[in-house]
Amino acid sequence: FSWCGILYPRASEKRVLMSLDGIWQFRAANSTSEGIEYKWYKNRLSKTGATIPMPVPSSYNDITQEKSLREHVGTVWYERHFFVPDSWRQNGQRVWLRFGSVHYSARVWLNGEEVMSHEIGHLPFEAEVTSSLRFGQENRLTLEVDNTLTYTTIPQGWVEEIETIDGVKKVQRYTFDFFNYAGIHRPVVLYTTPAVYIDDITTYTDVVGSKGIIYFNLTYDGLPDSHNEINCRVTVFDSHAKPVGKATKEDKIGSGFIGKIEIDDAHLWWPYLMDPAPGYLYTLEVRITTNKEDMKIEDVYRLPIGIRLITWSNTSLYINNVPVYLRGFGRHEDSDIRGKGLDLALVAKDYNLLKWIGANAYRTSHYPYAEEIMDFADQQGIMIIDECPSVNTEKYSVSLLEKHLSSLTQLIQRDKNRPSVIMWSVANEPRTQLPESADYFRSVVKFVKTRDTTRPVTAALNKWYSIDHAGQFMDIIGFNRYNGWYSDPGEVEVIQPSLEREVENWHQLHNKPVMMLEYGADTMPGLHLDPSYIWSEEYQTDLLSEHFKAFDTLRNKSFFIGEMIWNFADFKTDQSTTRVGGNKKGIFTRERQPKSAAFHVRKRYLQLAHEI
Ligand code: GCB
Repeated sequence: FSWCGILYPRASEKRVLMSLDGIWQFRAANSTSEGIEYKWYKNRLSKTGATIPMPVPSSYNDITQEKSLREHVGTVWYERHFFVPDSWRQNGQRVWLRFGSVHYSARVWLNGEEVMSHEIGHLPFEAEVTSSLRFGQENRLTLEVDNTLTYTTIPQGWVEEIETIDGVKKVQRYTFDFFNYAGIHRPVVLYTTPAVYIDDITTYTDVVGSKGIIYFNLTYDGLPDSHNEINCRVTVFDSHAKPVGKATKEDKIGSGFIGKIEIDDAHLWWPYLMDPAPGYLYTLEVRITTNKEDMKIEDVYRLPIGIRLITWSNTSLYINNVPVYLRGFGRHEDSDIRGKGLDLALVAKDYNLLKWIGANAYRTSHYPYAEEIMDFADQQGIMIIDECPSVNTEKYSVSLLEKHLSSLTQLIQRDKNRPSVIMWSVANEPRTQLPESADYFRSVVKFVKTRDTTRPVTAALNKWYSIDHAGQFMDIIGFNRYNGWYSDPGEVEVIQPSLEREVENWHQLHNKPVMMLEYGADTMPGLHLDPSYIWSEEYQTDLLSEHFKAFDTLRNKSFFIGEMIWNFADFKTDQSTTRVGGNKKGIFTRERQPKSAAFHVRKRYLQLAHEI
């Protein structure tokens, strides 16, 4: 798997950024191969047929009034034009094109030439495009995007053909419970780097007494073999931009440098409500310079970092040697009209709601979230269980495993420096009752450990502990259970005994910390039925309360480390008889208004924050 850098594009005195977000031209293909057959990338898209304006970033599904576009299976095409100034063509400067994510797979042409392709949604990809660009002229960027899911995609799905009055229709089927939104979901940027550039930075932080230690490993690229004179300078700035530390000695290793920086009386990165200034970030400024007479180049990149230490035992999870208890949610990237398209107003609102309710953590169920969303978590001290896009795996195979590992490679590469990421989740609800899941998850977890040993690994398991084959490989047991909903709907009295027994059993079986990653009840906002009855606001509150009682008993047993409600907000799903306009288990509506339960949860989460 490729292991080169995918640093978030940041402007600096040596790097320029240009956003390609905005309105693009768009057309859905009638058949999956149509666009390629007729070479739609060769000319303006409008030459080969009608196009419609399509916002980027956004899912395309809910933008028009066409049912056929909402339910489209196969390829769609995007195109936009842009200029790059002549001044960008200087000193061998490089230009890169980067997509924050395109779901599910993409092929990209620049001025008719194919420059990159990528598969697996929710993850960034980029390529250097200097040689395909027209400087001082107009450029044409074309994308083919395919949303088809099969048994060897991550996540899995299958396509069925159904007979309709107009003939045969392709329908995408999948067992996961969120709408398979597609399109260019995250920002598109063009950015420059000098000819010799910082390719990647990996940091790891340690805490010893009041001292914070930052270990770094950076790689550069673009230096011709004949020139190996290159220097690097690494400086740390505090949040007021005051320099507070620099590397005393950087060792050159291959095409990179490693070193460490110590900061006395460091302001550590703490979760929300565990410190008056949670989410404290330093800036690691990396500067490389070549010093040969005929090649004087400098590159500068500034990486935000938090200094914190994660450790874990058979019973607890610690941040900076203090045990933490997670209180939060499973979530989705989802909202009306834009689907999974990044919307910064929504992101800011969601973090304000998370803080209002007193949460300190959430899981990026069931795929990696936008980097802009992760930035908020770093800055505000929200702990993240970072999940790869593997959800409801049911047919295990070698090619699936390869893709699964690729998604983890890309995820870890993207998020490895984020202080908010406290754990990797390698899957949601895989079919772990199947014996073949044992080898599969042994390989998955082993692989993660080759990439990162500083964070624990978990998965959201839902098979019963006695038939599950994957829990044995996890550092922390996470499980999903719908007591009083899918089992015994209406009977909240079953919750306490059943939940307490299950948590005890998971712990006894594996001798590891246990957390609940999903529980909840669908709730129609405005439906009031008392005594409580399923789907009413009263029932959601009752069901959560019974869980809270069990959690309180379990917390006294010291191996129970967290509770996460399913879900933060209502979200769209595929059409089904059990979903009314989508999944309604949110404690906020899809428009982010509180249901009654939200006030109840707020009381508990704030109280927990102050008790611990
Ligand atoms: C689950 C899944 C989640 C669903 C949820 C539900 O177990 O992990 O994706 O949305 O149940 O509401 O059914």
